[in-house]
Amino acid sequence: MNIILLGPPGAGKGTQAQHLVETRNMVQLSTGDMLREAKTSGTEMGKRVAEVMDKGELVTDEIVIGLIREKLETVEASGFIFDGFPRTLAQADALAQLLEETGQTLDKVVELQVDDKVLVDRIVNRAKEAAAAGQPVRADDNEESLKIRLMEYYRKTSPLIGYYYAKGQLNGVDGLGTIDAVRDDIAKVLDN
Ligand code: B4P
Repeated sequence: MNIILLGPPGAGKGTQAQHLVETRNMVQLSTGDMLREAKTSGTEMGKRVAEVMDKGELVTDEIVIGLIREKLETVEASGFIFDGFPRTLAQADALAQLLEETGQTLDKVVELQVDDKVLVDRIVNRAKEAAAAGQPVRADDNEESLKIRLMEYYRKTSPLIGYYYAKGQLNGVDGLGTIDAVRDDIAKVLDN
């Protein structure tokens, strides 16, 4: 089964993807993680990615689609979780094409629904906890970048809700509950 986890920044896509990896033998493809790895690579591409990402903007479709293409062509899995990808209509079209080329299908799209106030609280909290524990704080986990991340989401990513609804693949899940409650609701969608 191949699924997409869709939702605004801090909705819990990464958190829930981790759980699915542990319990369902699926492979997580997080473009956020791939881009953070690229940032630390010291390459020209990594430097360009860092500049865009730290401000809270979306990295170009070309770079992100290239990263996903490489994974789909090289990683064997019984199921992929697309975590944070696609984030634009161009990325959604590219994913459909890539899946077709590799003989796969998209089975479900899970949209985690969380309101802005909670998103801001979660991300500010994550930054505070990391700082208190002496761990690195994500460069985009601050209120200024978060404002831009939310704007980018509403402008470029939220049209995907209608896109997947029209294809009959969209499943909304209330992302406001506890991590365990959201987990149970996602399981219901996947097992239905
Ligand atoms: P991502 O890494 O995808 O990060 P995110 O959207 O901010 O977070 P996510 O929804 O995964 O939240 P998480 O589980 O961590 O993207 C970062 C950046 O990368 C983007 O801004 C962009 O620049 C770039 N990028 C990535 N993909 C791209 C693409 N396809 N195209 C272009 N650019 C791209 O949860 C957040 C916090 O909430 C955590 O602390 C967690 O513990 C907590 N939490 C989660 N669920 C909770 C719950 N139910 N209750 C309470 N707390 C909860």
